[in-house]
Amino acid sequence: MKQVFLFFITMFSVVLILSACSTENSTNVNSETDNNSEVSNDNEASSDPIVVGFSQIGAESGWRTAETESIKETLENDPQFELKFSDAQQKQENQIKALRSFIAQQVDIIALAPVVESGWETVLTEAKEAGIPVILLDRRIEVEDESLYTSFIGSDFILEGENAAKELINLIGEEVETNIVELQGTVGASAANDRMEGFANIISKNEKYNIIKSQTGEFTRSKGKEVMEAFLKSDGENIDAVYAHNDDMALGAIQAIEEYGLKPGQDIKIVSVDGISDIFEAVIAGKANIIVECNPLLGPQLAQAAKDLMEGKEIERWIKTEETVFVGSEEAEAALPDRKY
Ligand code: GYE
Repeated sequence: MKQVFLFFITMFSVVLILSACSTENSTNVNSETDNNSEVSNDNEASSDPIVVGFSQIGAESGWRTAETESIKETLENDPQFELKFSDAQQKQENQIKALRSFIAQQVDIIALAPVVESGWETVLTEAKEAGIPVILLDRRIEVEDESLYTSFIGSDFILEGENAAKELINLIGEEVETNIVELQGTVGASAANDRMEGFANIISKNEKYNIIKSQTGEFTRSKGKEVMEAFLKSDGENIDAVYAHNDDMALGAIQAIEEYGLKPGQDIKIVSVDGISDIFEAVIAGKANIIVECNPLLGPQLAQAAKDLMEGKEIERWIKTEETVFVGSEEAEAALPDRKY
């Protein structure tokens, strides 16, 4: 009897001990899981922002100011990002310095609006070796090794030039002898080279149309005015149209034409690229004729591309922006209330 009793006591203790162990085990597992989920929650809450170093060209035009604002507004208001902004004041050497500083700070992504097309190999190789992807914004570069940048976000400048020429010929008439003066953008910039090429593609096919002068106005109002004054001095009444690679130079040219005593938009037709609100006002006032839109609001596209890259997704090589053309005061007036830059 005593033996049977001892057996049961022993069995009972064994069961107790075992169940205590298993409870302990399961508690351990649970607490580990809890800890893990706490760790990952912590990570999410304080997860490091994506650090973007943006090297901007400067503030030469209304377009560029709008682009800077779009990028600052988008990235600074999104807690997923930290923006490091650098203004190069039109100098490539300043952009190269900015890129080196971004590399030293180990940013996650470099966004570069390259002032000119050439001369980027060395610094972009340094970025590549540091494992930092480079996204080009608004202007292109020329490099042999295409892997030196991940993606280009921006417009088709050749198409813009072609559209400017087509609309000008439409406006004036195919058969009308037309002398054009061209105000080019920054020398060596893809936005200038390609807008020149696209325009020439179409104009060269029409014998009645001639580009009689072409010079840089550096994408600014003051230089656009200065160069237009020189064109008027040499060719005055012979000039039928101005093709400006951006609105700011067109606005400078409008002033020069008025001071010269001619009527911009009538005596001399004006076509320009960008679509800032000041040129819409000029078209509505009859002082300019054709606006080829080029969208500077690239902040949201940059943010999306940066997030995708950080998640390891493939992004498109060319992220294109949607654009249109406005001809004449009626179209400009209808569009102006919705313009965002
Ligand atoms: O058209 C001009 C600016 O690179 C697309 O640069 C940009 C051009 C824009 O300053 O106004």
